[in-house]
Amino acid sequence: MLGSQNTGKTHFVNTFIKNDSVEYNTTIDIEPIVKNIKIEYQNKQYTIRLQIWDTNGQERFKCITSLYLKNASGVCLFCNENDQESFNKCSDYLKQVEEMCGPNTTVMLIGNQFSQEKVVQTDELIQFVEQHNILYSEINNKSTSKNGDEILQRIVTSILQYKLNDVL
Ligand SMILES: Nc1nc2c(ncn2[C@@H]2O[C@H](COP(=O)(O)OP(=O)(O)OP(=O)(O)O)[C@@H](O)[C@H]2O)c(=O)[nH]1
Ligand SMILES: [Mg+2]
Repeated sequence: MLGSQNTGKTHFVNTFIKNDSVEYNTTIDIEPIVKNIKIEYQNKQYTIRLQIWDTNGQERFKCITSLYLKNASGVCLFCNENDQESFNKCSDYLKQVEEMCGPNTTVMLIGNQFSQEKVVQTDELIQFVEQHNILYSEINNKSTSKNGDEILQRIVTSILQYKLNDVL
């Protein structure tokens, strides 16, 4: 989980992955969260054990965050669609991903909307994901519980594709 502060990384992890709604404070202690997910790919069933790291978006922790990216198979890059700055920073985060992860790392831009006032335009988002050839999904208060599973399934399917191609 990567992205600026207050983009909803911990909220996402708590609601979908931990099924827990604890108080949100800025993330300081980073511990891995383990989740098994079942996935069907090319008519075969797989159980994938995900190790998820919910990083901190504060600038002063950038170097530490970068270490968590090392060898990551997938990255959820969060932006807050109500905050232009959080989107502007996504290019830098992608550079960090390129430096720290392998070329076959799946990246999904997750546009979070906390309120109706969307300031990051959809065109901008689409252009960004096409230019960088990454996945895209949008979440908001209402859809958080609806498409969290779908987000994980899409990312894990893409990771699985890369891994199986490597093996074959
Ligand atoms: N209304 C609303 N508020 C949200 C949502 N997701 C997060 N928040 C609020 O936004 C603030 C930041 O959310 P976090 O999930 O802690 O953000 P983060 O990206 O983990 O931030 P850092 O850990 O500091 O990098 C908190 O006060 C949350 O309550 C959402 O979907 N809707
Ligand atoms: Mg957090």
